[in-house]
Parts: sequence; structure tokens; C-alpha cells
Amino acid sequence: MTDPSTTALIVVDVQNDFCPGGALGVDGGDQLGAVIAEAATAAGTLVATRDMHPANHISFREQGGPWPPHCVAGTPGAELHPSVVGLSFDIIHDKGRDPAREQYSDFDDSDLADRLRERGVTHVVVAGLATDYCVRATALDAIAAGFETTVLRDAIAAVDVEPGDGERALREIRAAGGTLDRAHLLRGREQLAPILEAKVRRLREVVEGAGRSRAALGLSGGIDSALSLAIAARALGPENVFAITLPSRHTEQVHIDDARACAAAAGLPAANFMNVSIEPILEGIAAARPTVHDAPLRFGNASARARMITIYDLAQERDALVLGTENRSEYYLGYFTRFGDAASDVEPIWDLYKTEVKLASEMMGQPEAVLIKHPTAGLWGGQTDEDELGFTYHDADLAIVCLEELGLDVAAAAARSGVDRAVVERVAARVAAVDWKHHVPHAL
Ligand code: VGL
Ligand code: ZN
Repeated sequence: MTDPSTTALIVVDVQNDFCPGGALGVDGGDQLGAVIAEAATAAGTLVATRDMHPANHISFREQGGPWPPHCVAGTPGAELHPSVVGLSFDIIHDKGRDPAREQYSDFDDSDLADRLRERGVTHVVVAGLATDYCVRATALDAIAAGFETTVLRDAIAAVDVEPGDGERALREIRAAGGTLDRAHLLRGREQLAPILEAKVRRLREVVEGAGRSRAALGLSGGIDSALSLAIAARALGPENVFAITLPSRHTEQVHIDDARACAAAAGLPAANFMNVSIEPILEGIAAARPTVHDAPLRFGNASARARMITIYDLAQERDALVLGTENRSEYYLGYFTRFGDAASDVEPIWDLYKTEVKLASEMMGQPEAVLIKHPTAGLWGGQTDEDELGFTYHDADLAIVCLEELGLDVAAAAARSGVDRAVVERVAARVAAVDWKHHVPHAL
């Protein structure tokens, strides 16, 4: 992409104290090593920075500062984390040694800019910790110092003292003229493995936090519900998960069989899998709303809401939380029914794009038949999502990452992703058209 000889990668403060278990541990801080190592191969100059404080630093709580003591020079917490320690850094830059000054930026009162310029660097790529403090300040100062500046979105992690701090910092960096990129537009197995582990852990915490031990969800025979189920079975034990498949007249037998196979693959006892037709509910709806059949979309939405009522009642009967099955692709494309499949207590796969869901389902041992099937919302006979949307999920996923996460325009998103420009345009139009669905209800 860019010329390595004029590019420096600055690995900000990936130190033991900023990783989980450290004095100021940042969630995911220990997971950046693989992406950083990859990014390092495209940079002619590799810089590590370290927060390096005296024991009486002004930012520590005992001195009236906001932080617990961290990265005290000479302690193990101040050393580079093992995930990056093996890289051959050209420059190791320390900051924060003055007891009386906070220094979040590596360019603050330092010769780093000059040292980079001496090496012919014009482009600075920033990775590391923490997005909302030292990454933010370092990127903003790199821009101010005249470097073309890129923050690697998949090689950073935020403290998020207030939820959203990390995202706000990235918006600020873009507004100042910086750009965002990712080493991988979509995550592969290596990146997904720790994410799935974390989901298993967090689901257990959330269910326990709600004073429950069980979860219930609808199974369609597709990969999204299969993955939510697999995560739940691992988190709570298969005996504590209830799965129900809810066919209508349009549901082909193969999907019911696949749903049963998913439940079996996740280890659910046979009694925890239920198959209940929603036709009686649909008849009731049609009695109240005789024209519900007039448009496939109306009937489809009514079906999704009929399923929601059934799942919630099952959950209440079993004292379970309801798991949703919405993924990131459906979220951005607005491909969900409000109060239907979008209704849930927990969304286990909300942050995963469809392409990633497929890989994750494979990693969690879901059946081959489910993995290779064309995604369908099952709203009417023969329906497939990709026919209905007019593009493939894989293309949509790449386009959405570039448009929404990197903030690129259509032309730049097409160039970065390799997806046909006309497709990117269609995806962008759809994402924009359904944006209102993420802000409902609109309170006036
Ligand atoms: C940092 C808080 C305190 C950072 C340093 O490296 O982002 N954050 N000191
Ligand atoms: Zn510090």
C-alpha cells in the first residue's frame, strides 16, 4: 500500500501494566501481537514506545492523578509485553519520566519526530495502547508534526473509562486529517479464536449477573443461530440451553433437520430441542389482519414477531434469558424485524460480520450442511438473503468495514476492498437508507 522505506510503525505502550492482569490492564491489550507483527513487515522503521514513570508520578492517585500506579521504571509492569517483545525495534522511546508532567503523546517534548524525519519517514502508522489516551495523543501530534498518519483499527484497544471513549478518539483523529486502516478487513481464525473465548466468558457473566443460569433461543438451521447456540452451550452447559425451531408453512423440512443437527452438535439433550409450528399464531394474526398476506414482507415480519412471542414465553417458563442471533452485517443492512428477530436479552454475535460468523461456526464444530447452505431469513419459500439484498454477504462485509469502520467514501472503499464499485455503491445506499432503524424510537 505505502512505501515501507518512508513508513514507521509506532507500537504505543504495549507493556505488561497495560495488558490484562497489569496495573492498568486494557481489555484485549494482550491480543494485538499477531496483527502488529504483520503490520511491522510493511514498515521500514519500527518504533516501540513505553510509558515510563517514577514512583511518585503526578498521574498516580496518591498524587491526585486519575490512575493507579503503573509502568514504574524498573518494575516488570513497565516492560514490553511478551506479545511484542520479539520484534526488532529500531527505536525504543520512553516518555513520562518527569514526575510533574503527564505525557500521553510520544511527540510531547521529545526528539521522536526528528529521529523519524532523519530516517526519511513521512508516513506514521500507529498501533497499541490505549486508543483513548496515548494512541490518540500520539496520532494527533503526528498529524500536527506533518506526518501522514494512519491508526490501525485492529491493532489498538481502548480503556473506555466512559463507554465510547475509544470511538470518539478515532473520530477526532479522522477529523484532524488522520486515516484509519485495518491489517485484516475481516477477521480470520487466529483473530476469532480469542474473541469467541471472551464471548463464552462474558455470556456466563451476563446470565449469572441476571440471577439466571439458563438461556433460550430460536434455531433456524442457519449459521447465526447455530453460532449463538454453540457459544451458549459452552458458556452455560448444554443442559441449560433451550433451542426451539419455529417453522411456518414456508419452512422446508431441511431447515428443521439442520436445526436439530445444530442442537445435537452443541451437545443439547434431546428434550432441550423443540419444534413448534407458528401456523396457529399466523392464523390468529390473519384473522385480525386479513391483508397480512398481501405483501411478503408483511407476512415475513409477522412471522418473525410470532417467533419472538413463542421464544419469550419459553424463556420465561424456563427462567432463561433470550439469546439473539443478529450479526454485524444484518445490523448495518437493517436486515432484521423490529420486535421480531431483533428482540433479545443478549446478542452473542452482534459484532461479527456474516463472513466471520461462518468461519466461527466452523471453528465451533457446527454441521457441514449448515455451513454450506445459502443464508435465508426463511420469510417466504425459496427466499435467500443474497438474492433479496442483491449482493453477496462477503462483498457487503468488505464494503461495510471500509465505509463504516474506516470511514472511506465509495471510491476509496472500492479501491481498498477490491469490491466492485457499483456493489459498494448499492451497499452504501442500503446502509444509509436503514440508518434510522438504529435510532428508534425517535424521542422528540
Ligand atoms: C496511558 C493511561 C496512563 C497510555 C498511559 O499509554 O495510553 N494511559 N498512562
Ligand atoms: Zn502513564
